[in-house]
Amino acid sequence: MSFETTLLASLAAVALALPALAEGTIKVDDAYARSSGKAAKAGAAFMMIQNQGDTDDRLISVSSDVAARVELHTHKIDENGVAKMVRVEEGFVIPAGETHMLQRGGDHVMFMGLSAPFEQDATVPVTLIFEQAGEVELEIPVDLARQDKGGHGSHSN
Ligand SMILES: [Cu+2]
Repeated sequence: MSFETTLLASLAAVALALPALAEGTIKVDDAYARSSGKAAKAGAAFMMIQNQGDTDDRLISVSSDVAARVELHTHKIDENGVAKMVRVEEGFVIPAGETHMLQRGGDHVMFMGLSAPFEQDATVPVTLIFEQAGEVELEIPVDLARQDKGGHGSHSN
């Protein structure tokens, strides 16, 4: 085996060894996590969740070791037109065959009481828990520089 084929073979092995980002019918793409500075005690994660199955599913909770509390949040506009974050106890429905976006200014995963600051390019281990699909484990890359439309408002409590 030449050096080059050896290299190609090891690259292929690395590609195969990368963790799958989803199991079963739920597929998660384009996930990233951020916080708003080195001293931030809170952070959030955003992603695209696809339900490739034939039955509706629901993201009911989320867990991670990186924060004291991890919750499902959304933004609501109050009577003054100000976006406020609120916890969504019932979780997010992901209808069969559809995609649900967790994005800035909308639904998101919230980390409160970070055990350590989010460092650029580090990864945050997160477990999503679905009513049907069960647990889906993710390693979400931290991207502090990414800009999306909308903003992540300050916390309301
Ligand atoms: Cu939040």
